[in-house]
Amino acid sequence: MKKIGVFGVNGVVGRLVLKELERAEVKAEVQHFGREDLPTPVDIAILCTDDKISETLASQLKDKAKFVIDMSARFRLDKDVPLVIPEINANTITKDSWLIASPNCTITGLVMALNPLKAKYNLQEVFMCSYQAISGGGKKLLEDFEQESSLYKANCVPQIGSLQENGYTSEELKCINETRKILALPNIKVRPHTVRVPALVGHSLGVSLRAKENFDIKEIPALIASQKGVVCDGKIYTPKEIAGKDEVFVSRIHLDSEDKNMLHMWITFDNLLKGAALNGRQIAQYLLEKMF
Ligand code: 2RA
Repeated sequence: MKKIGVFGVNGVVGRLVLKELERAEVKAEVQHFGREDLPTPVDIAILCTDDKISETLASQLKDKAKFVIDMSARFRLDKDVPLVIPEINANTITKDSWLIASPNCTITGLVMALNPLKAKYNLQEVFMCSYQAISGGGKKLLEDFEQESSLYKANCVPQIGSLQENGYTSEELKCINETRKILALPNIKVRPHTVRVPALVGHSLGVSLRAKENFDIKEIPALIASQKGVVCDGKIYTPKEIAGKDEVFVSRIHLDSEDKNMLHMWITFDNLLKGAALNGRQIAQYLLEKMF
């Protein structure tokens, strides 16, 4: 039986990855590793750790893991590292891939909705404003949110990650670069604002999309719904009601009133599931099924 080692099991995502492996009855022996544990040999290592610890673990695991799935941002943009959402680009994993990165939770929902449109339309530009749940900030932010004095109580905070010299936040740069890499659209213009809101679970995105051609609005909902893992059924979804669900929910789809090559939509999804633990577990399942 293959061995999966999960690292960082005391964090929000690490705990959920363990649950996901159990829920999916993944056929492997699962081992847990805390922050300080030295890795022992495994077939697949799943790193639910921050950038710095992932970097250390990746070097320690060089000869000790056949594959490494990293949930942190550390390696996502490295040229030889596939950045994978299995429903979209599992084909970027080869037998020679060693480290596979799972994307930032915020853009998971975006690319799941855009992927089926990409097949038919020449996508040029995407404006997005995120409404990101507290749980996206991990255990520390969840604990902070318990305090009455928390900045995040009954508030919206337009800074996620660190502020960069050019005025963007690190989260916004991830939205730009990871969207381009996953969709294999290096020139698509991504124009993000990222905002933390007092929802506990469920990231949401207000998205406006521009293509070269006019959109045929009659076909768009069915086209988006054809993406495996996406629900687009005409209902309006809010993060509270989709928390705990696997799918990405797309609603409020409409054409721009002036420009027929512009489309608006609302996307919401569980940031801890499809945005993190579920996606990591799906990558592990893909590796087990196709790469051994
Ligand atoms: C957040 N997307 O929500 C980031 C990292 N999980 O804070």
